[in-house]
Amino acid sequence: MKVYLSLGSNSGNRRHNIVQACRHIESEIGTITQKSKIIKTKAWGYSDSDYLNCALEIETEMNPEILLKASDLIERKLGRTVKSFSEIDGTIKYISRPIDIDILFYGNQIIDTDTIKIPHKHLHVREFVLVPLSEIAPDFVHPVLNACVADILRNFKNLQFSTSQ
Ligand code: PH2
Ligand code: MG
Ligand code: MG
Repeated sequence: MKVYLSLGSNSGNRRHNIVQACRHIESEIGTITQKSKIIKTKAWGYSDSDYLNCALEIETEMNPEILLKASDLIERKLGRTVKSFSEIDGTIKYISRPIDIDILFYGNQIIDTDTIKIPHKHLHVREFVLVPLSEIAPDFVHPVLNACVADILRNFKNLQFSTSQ
């Protein structure tokens, strides 16, 4: 199955963490078929150190549940001890992390269970995901929004522009 992942790091040796995550993905999950440039981005949703982000296209035999478990295991192997957690009022609190691996798309499947939501529910509003993803998969169609990644990014930029006036 063709899968798109987002990688992010904002603590420790960020570039090294991303390189190590790619090594683990290749040996434990599947073949990396495309890799975007690594870009530096401001922390989104909270104030903290800048992130390095990139996007990957991989080919894997794993089903989504196993893929999620394998990604979490790699996060832990690279020193991630805590997940972002929900506070009592339901808002997400983000925490610095050596590596975060998010599943963006699993082919064109739509999966919505308690444990797994694919496509990633915030990908269309996160420039740090859309920019690298658009570099490697501009024509890939978001199965819920029915728009390709390049158009989602263009739309996002227009929206930013019109709300900043
Ligand atoms: N990940 C988050 C929250 N905020 N900001 C940037 N720039 N990059 C990320 O990868 C990121 C974030 C939660 O996973
Ligand atoms: Mg994330
Ligand atoms: Mg995550």
